[in-house]
Amino acid sequence: MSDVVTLERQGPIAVIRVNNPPVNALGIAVREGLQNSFKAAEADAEVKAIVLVCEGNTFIAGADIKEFGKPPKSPGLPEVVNDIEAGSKPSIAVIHGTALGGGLEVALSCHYRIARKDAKVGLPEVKLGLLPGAGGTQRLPRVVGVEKALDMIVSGAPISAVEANELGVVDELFDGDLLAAGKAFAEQLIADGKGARRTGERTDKLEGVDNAALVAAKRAEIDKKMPGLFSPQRCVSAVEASFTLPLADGLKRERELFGECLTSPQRAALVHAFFTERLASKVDDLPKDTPVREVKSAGVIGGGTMGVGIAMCFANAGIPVKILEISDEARDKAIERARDTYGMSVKRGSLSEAALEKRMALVSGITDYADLSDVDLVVEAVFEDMGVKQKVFEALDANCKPGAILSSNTSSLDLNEIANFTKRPEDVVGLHFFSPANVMRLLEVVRGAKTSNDVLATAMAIGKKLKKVAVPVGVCDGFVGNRMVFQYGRESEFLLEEGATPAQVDGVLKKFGMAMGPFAMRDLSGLDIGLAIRNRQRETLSPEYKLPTILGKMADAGMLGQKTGKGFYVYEKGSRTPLENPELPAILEAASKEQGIQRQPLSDEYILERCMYALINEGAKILEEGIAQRASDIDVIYINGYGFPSHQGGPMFYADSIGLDRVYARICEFHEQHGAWWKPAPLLEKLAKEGRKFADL
Ligand code: 3H9
Repeated sequence: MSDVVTLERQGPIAVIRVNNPPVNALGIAVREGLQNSFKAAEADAEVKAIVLVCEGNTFIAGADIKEFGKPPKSPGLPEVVNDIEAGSKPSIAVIHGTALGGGLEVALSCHYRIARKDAKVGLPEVKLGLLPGAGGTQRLPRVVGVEKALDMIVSGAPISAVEANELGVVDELFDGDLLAAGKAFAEQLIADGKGARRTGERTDKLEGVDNAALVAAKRAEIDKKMPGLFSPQRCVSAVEASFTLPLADGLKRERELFGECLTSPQRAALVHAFFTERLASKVDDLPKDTPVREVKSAGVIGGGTMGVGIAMCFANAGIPVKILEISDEARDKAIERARDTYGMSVKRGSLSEAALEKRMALVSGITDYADLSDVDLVVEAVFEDMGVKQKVFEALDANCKPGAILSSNTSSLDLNEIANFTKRPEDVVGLHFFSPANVMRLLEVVRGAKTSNDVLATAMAIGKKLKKVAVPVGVCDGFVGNRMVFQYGRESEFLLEEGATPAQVDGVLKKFGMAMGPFAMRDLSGLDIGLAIRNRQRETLSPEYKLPTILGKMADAGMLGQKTGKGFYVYEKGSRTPLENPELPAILEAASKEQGIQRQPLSDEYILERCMYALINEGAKILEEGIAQRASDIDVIYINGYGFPSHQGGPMFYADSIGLDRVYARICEFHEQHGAWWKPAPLLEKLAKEGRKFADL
């Protein structure tokens, strides 16, 4: 019998334990161990009930995702769970931590389930481009009904043990020791003479409801909210089989649909996104035993939208935070802003009034740098001007205690220069939050030339504590994300000067899966922001690097985006719905004429290539310069900070999936047609010629 699953008889109870760190995933050894242990317990005449518990922090968190895409090994999970359900002795799954995916499917095949009160259960397969493939789509509807099962399976969102108990997914909640609770439940079953209770034999929850209408409604919702995603509609088809087919046929249908998802490119991209998000937190050259400084309190300089959002991240994580502003009025306004933002969450129902008060109790306002003398970490979030930053960092250096981490939220200025304003550049690091900071998951952790290892390690750890996806990056203009998005923004504007419309470009990129098109995005953030960066670059760029001129022309005409009601689109008062801007064509034509460009229709494919390949080429340069550690870190940054669709895996994964030889050839053509910006990255050229991928690096 395997080590990862053990069987022990304790009186009339067989205790089966899974011990497969870190999350008890259902790799082949666990599947074999479970199958053999349940068989042995079934064969032991002394055993009257079977308790399944897991070691470590969690119950089984699902199939072993690393096995996807590799040749399948027998026994498969469907076989294992069917055997468990078929057993004649009552079996009890004792859930703690998370019972996810295959983990919940194992639990659903047990005859009873009990859960620790703080546990969560769910079927998140859809987030990996899959569907529950070991009976989840057939058994969950039999327990909670089709409507709730569709919600859980299509969203992939877990539910709390308390809700699971209310829905009947778990029979009882407990606190404290797992095994003691499991054995007590089993002893009661034995005493009551209760035997096996098979979910697969139930039909009560499937009856008396118009399930076909529920399915039709869910399909329509998916078409609207997640067009282009492969697995959600298949999730629905699988659940549909639960009430249209007998169990055995439903399970067969689920297998077929699971197979289709397993081989889909979206599954590969989403699994890449899952693992690389975790990999990004690992800094290759940081020794494992690097000490981490304690961060029990924080300060934020600047109470604007960004500063307040950052302060809220600390409060959300239970860390007291002081916001420093220049006047009593500005300080009070910052506190009010935090309260208002939390208030919106209360209105939406995602935060309780009590939680708001608890968080606000952690946020205080100050106007004197001396009040920062006791904090462990400071984030500067003031205006992007080196002179202003200099004053802030000199004041921090003079007032903060030794060992305090001094960080800057700069999105483009030279962190090394900022660090040198202090006498302790080793304590300085960049913490580049994305707006709105209390919502966006990405955090670029900028490692300066002198940033010490323990400061970097602490910054990465604090990112995790703030529930961010922290990715280490090096110092350059725009770091990784903004440096790349500049290329993308510029190309999208050139496309307008060449003949496309904002609606066409946005439409192509939305179809690709981007959360927003570049022009809707520009209108949202304000054209003046992009223009200021453009103008700054214009001063330093050599003349061979041309820049589009439409932003300036639009700004001259008072079109600054949503804030002026007019930009690439027009917006009716109080509405964010983009409508065609009738004044734009004349501006575009003037810009084309000025640049000597003959406007012509552009294909959707061409538009996508110009935008995506601009990202990829810059990504390759960033990699070569060591600004990003690995290609997959760039993917993580794009997915979590720029609305890049996770089912495309990120720009570098996307490039690999097209083939670098093809990408390189196209970039060479663009270089010839459009000049200096398109000079192919030497790394891309090298990999393309060697027939390799970014993932091979
Ligand atoms: C499925 O079940 C299909 C079935 O329906 C049908 C089959 C036929 N496999 O996230 P963390 C690793 S699909 C392999 O940092 P946390 C992870 O890479 C699956 N490895 O911890 C990391 O490794 P490392 C459905 C896994 O405490 C380490 O564990 N299930 C798996 O923040 C710690 O992970 C899911 O989709 C796995 N399944 O969160 C659940 N899961 O240390 C996916 C984790 O080397 N997992 N690892 O970087 C999660 O959502 C979170 O990991 C969990 C813990 C909430 C469990």
